Amino acid sequence: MRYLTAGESHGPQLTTIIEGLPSLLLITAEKINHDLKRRQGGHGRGRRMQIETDTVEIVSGVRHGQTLGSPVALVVTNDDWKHWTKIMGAEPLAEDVNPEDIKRQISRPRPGHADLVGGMKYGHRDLRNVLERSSARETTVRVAVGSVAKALLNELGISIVAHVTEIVGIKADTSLIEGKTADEIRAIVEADPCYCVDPEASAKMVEAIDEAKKAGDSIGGVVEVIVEGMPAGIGSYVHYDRKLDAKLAAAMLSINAFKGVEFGLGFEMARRKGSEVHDEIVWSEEEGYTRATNRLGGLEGGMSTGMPIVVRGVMKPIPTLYKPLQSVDIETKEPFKASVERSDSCAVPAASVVAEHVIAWEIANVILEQFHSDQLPQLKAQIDEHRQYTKGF
Ligand code: EPS
Repeated sequence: MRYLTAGESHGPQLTTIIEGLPSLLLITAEKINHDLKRRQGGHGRGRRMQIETDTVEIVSGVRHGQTLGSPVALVVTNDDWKHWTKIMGAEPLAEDVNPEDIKRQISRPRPGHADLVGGMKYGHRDLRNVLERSSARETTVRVAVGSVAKALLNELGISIVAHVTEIVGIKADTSLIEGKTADEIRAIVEADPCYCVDPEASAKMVEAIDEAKKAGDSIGGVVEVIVEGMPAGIGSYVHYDRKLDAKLAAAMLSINAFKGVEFGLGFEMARRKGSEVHDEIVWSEEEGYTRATNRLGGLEGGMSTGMPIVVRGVMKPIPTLYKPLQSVDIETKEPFKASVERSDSCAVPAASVVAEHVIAWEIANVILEQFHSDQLPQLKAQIDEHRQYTKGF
């Protein structure tokens, strides 16, 4: 499978085309909209999210709720567009309009954003041409794509859930979800303002976000994605670009503002001996091969082990700050203090939703690479057969 997205943050719409989905998969706008709504939420979001009500329109590839096997095109309109038609219109400027009179041009790059280097790269002196696309607004349609991937995974008995494990040093007690299924975790997460499984930590996170907002600052954190019901042997050890952990890491780092990724024990592995890191192999009639622990996060040798995949990503604090940082005006080369009109003070909860969806896409994609997949019933039968085979191996 593959997909592309198009769209600017204040343009008319965000668009995506997904190619390679099997036929006969049930997809509804209602399900996708539920995930889009979760992405818009989470404590710490700014005023833009009050303007937008993200809803998807399925404009091709689906008939009467089922995929046809043809490309699936999804559209989410930007409600803010109506305020930006003169600034962001696609048509050439009328002859009597002086380009310098266009409002909201940007010559002052925000530190930590794509503004300055993106302007250099594409030759834009109005840095709005960069930020409109580098904006995390684009993650809207990536969630829509991932929501479709989740519908596919659900048919294959694979569930996926994300939660926030840390914000500005406040850590959730993740032992609270030991033994819980992905669905049970989801129910807790969806009821929490920070999408966190630990209510005590969540209350502190809310306070920290409110403080950051008051101070004109921003804060980051860590999100965790859990993939349950994974068949063993997905991915490969034979070549660098077929390793599942490498693909998942790339997906995580493709999210705006994500700077690091870890699996299972993650960086803690540097502090432990081998005997305290690797997971012992056990077998039972009922479950086949499992591991006594899951410290490697469900991956060995670039392949799924069949244990839950556990992957975490770290998000830096959003660089659009109310609190001014030092920068340089590219027209005058004069130093100035950058400041902005509106921003999220913390988008970690929202980003956990994005993480869930980009990981879902990657898992669905690697499964479709490995199994024949024109029609969903055929794919399901193959996965069932593969599960039986690995169990008795
Ligand atoms: C963003 C800046 C803000 C955020 C935006 C990401 O938008 P605006 O410039 O319109 O105030 O709200 O996030 C979204 C629009 C979204 O849908 O998540 C940025 O510069 O990355």
